[in-house]
Amino acid sequence: MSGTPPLFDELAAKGLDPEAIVERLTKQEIETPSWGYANSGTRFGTFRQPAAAGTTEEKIADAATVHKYTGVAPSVAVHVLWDFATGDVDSVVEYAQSLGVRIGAINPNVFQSQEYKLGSFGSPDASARQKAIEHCLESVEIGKKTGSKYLSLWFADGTNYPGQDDMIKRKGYFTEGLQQVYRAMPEDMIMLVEYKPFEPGFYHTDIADWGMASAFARACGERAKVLVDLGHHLQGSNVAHIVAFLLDEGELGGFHFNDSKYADDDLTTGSIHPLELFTIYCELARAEEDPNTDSDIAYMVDQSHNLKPKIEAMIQTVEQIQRAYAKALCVDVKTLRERQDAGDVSGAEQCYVDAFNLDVRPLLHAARDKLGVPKEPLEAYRASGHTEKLAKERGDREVAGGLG
Ligand code: PSV
Ligand code: MN
Repeated sequence: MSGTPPLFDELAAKGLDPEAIVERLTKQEIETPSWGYANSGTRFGTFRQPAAAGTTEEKIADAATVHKYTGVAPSVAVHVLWDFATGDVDSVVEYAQSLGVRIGAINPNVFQSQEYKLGSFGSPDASARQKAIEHCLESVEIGKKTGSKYLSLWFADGTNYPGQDDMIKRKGYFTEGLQQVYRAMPEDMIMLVEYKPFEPGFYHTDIADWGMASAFARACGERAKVLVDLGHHLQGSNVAHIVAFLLDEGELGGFHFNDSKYADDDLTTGSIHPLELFTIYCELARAEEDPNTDSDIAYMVDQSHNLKPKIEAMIQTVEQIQRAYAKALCVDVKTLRERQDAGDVSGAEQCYVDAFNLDVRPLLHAARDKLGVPKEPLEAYRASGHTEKLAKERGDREVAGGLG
């Protein structure tokens, strides 16, 4: 039996256009990370899963499976050292194409070599700095070959002890290094600068927060922007406020979605703080509706699951993100603004509460019908037996493809 779902009528009664919401839900693309399909673990060890991907091709195949079930994950972020170890970029690109996905953000890796003990771009050792810059320049070249729009930079640089190094000197090194890499980028490439306030044991990181990432990005030019990884904030930070501020400055370049209870926990997006994810999406949805705001943003996932089956966890993540977006699109913005302007605190808050509490499945189902994918991707995937099939084919191998 067909007919309009009651939710559509409810939204229409508020002056919202449910069909337009469905259309927007079909348009949002979410990039999944190659390292999210490989074995990973904690700082102390890797926990193997028989179905985990062991090669770049397998990681891409798993990303393609997520796209097949969700219809909105057509690209896969790669980590240069973990995915292009053989240097054969063209065959990876072709393989991705053959499976209906493409290579997304290029992530250089300047945090695993012995030379980077005291840092990479910020190291007091000129040869370490040089090695890191050269690796990023090579990554730009790889990005040209893969047709990637984003060069996504994260640095595990910092000091462990007060007085260990000159923080301002390091700031200067970072500025010079980033500028050099920026100058090498083609006109259509965007540099994303990720921040993180800590690594275990650190006294300071060289790009500790969004303000520092923003200052470095501005020192490079307009095609350098800030990347917000949801797990890279100190507890209690208001990430929605950070997102709103960066959007208004035209400096928000992308996300690394995940969730955390304590630190960089790599938990499923929306599993711990669904309300926060919703409020972040409220800012994003409003930015999309504002012709004066640049809302060309890279929506990427950065999660390595140790406990959940990896493809399953990634599909669940995509669903969580879509759910938050759908709810944000259901906010009665006109009433919200009137109440905000009138200082009606509970009334304004209620606009958020009403949207957050909606069961938005009818909108998601309609979007998935349009995309030609299962209405409930996670359910369909779990019923398919694909993980079990992969486990038999791949077996229990000692291969890790990313950090835990
Ligand atoms: C670092 O914690 C990070 O968030 C960076 O984005 C890395 O590229 C990624 O995780 C690696 O797992
Ligand atoms: Mn990240």
